[in-house]
Amino acid sequence: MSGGELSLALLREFAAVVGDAHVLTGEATAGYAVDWTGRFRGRAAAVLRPADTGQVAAVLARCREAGVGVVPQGGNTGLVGGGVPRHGEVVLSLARLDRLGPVDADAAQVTAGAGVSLRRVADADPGLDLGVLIASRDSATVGGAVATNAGGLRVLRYGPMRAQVRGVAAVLADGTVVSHLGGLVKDNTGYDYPGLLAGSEGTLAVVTAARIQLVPRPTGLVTVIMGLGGPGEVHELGRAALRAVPGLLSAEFFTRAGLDVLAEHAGLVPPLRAPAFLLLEAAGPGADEDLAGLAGEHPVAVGTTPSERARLWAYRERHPEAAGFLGVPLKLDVSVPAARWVTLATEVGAVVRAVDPGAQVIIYGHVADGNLHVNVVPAAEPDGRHEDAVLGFVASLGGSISAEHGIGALKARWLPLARSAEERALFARIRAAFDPDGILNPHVLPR
Ligand code: 2HG
Ligand code: ZN
Repeated sequence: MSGGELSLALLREFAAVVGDAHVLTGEATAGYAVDWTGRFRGRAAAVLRPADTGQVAAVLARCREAGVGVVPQGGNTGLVGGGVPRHGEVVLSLARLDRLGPVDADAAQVTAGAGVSLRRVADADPGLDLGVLIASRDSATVGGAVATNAGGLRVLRYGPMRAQVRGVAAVLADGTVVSHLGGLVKDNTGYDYPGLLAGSEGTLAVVTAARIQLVPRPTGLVTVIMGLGGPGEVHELGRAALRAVPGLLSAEFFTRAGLDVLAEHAGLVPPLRAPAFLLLEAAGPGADEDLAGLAGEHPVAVGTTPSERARLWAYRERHPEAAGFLGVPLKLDVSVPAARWVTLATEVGAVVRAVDPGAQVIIYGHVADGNLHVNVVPAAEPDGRHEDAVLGFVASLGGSISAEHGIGALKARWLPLARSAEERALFARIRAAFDPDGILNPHVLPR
């Protein structure tokens, strides 16, 4: 399996499948070869932009014969380098597979091409919504969200992307098309390969469409931000919300450190002054009283109209940008058992500074899922010491080194912290069964 220069003959064969205009080389590939944080850069041997599943199949079959590595790419919003051609692979952009089918009102389902944005799926029907809500929803696409099992802001209520998937169409590395898009809720007819492709990070097959279960669109939404003393109070109130607020959709955490950066560089005016913040959102009858009861005497900002709620959400949703104002961030995405979350949130800054005293650390995340985003802007050489420190600490707390972003290229080295030798051997056997020649995302996840 190779990356690098492609012969003119091969480029012509690709063009015969996807059309001249959809084989990009040279300068035209630049935007496909870097992630949005700027941490992962590579070079694409070519970017291929097929229009449908058949073209994906033809291109993959040819890549396999030629021994060319392929990096599937959706909206390129990933944070672990999983969609970047770091070793001169061909980028297979699924952007043109953007057909959104009609909503099946009986089943509350829709079939969406890999290149459809999550925003379009969410807006497909006024009475329905997509259960997965992520800040990058305008650019992030169905194929990428399935392949990475995207999580986001409503996992506590609806689960991650895998939980919304009722079926997929996908192309195997040799060009075989497998498709199971009937959308049956009950269907025990063998292996759940759509579930396996969810979170496979483009290493097993290329997802070209998904059958998605929609959820009733939540109504009567109320959003609050509470100012709290620190992670201990955030955790306590987050847990209380899970028990006492039946309509709870989100429980999000951020700190003054991140907010101060957003105030300085993005002009956001802080809603409250406090060391730590808990954003809660709930829907349905009684949501406002439930949240008010929970807030008690704590300072609180409340939003009920779409514009008020959007203003409050910006404080949390813009956090992924915050570290980028300070430098090129290292984005670590971890989770720990609920009982260890306070230890993680309280101590992780010191853990980073022990190996890089000048590093800047911004933490935020999804409290109810035990998920913390640790954004590090290194001062010292980013030679793996930050990952060693944070991921080692997380493993010592019984946690996961990737809660929702995946392993990608960023964390491949550290997978043994989270998965045993036996588990990794099983992963390798599954991968070899799907892609014996190893052409799909060859440098993502260890083989
Ligand atoms: C979020 O929760 C995303 O905002 C991005 O998962 C986190 O940029 C990050 O580290
Ligand atoms: Zn997140």
